[in-house]
Amino acid sequence: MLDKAIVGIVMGSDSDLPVMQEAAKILDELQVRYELTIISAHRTPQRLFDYAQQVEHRGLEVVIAGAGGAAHLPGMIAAITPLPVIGVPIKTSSLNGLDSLLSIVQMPPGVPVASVAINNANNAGLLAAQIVSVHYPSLRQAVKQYRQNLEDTTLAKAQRLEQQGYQAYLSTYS
Ligand code: RP5
Repeated sequence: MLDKAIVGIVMGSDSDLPVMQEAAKILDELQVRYELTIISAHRTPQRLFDYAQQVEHRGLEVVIAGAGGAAHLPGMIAAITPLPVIGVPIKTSSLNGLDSLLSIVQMPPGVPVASVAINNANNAGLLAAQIVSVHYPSLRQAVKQYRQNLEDTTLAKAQRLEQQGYQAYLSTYS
């Protein structure tokens, strides 16, 4: 476990937390320290500016920002800090998160924001870990092991399906 937080996880509202917790969970699993808080671009704009101006100097290396609707939080943070920013488009009730996705992914040239799929905070955590693993060999190893576990799990499923046939497989599928 690295002894300091290197990933910042922020979200526009506590209503984003059920989704955004997945970023924290995967970072916990990979033993990457992070900070997690709420920053609303439109409700707490000064807090956004303060956070984005200071985040680099506080030693964080990448920011994950989740937001829904007119999701300007990731883009605004990216406009202020040179650190890489990964946006998580939160699914919304009116447009199913397409509004969030387009707000995050359609950044004009010059200020990039990486985007994961709608509600896929798990991938945001993984991508953040992969970015910082460039200079943490133990973390690079943990990412490789995570991939290996994915492969092993999928191969085990394939083997069981081939052995049991689809009906028996589905009878125990959960
Ligand atoms: C955005 O507005 C937040 O990121 C959230 O996804 C959405 C709704 O916020 P609440 O009204 O639930 O606080 O700023």
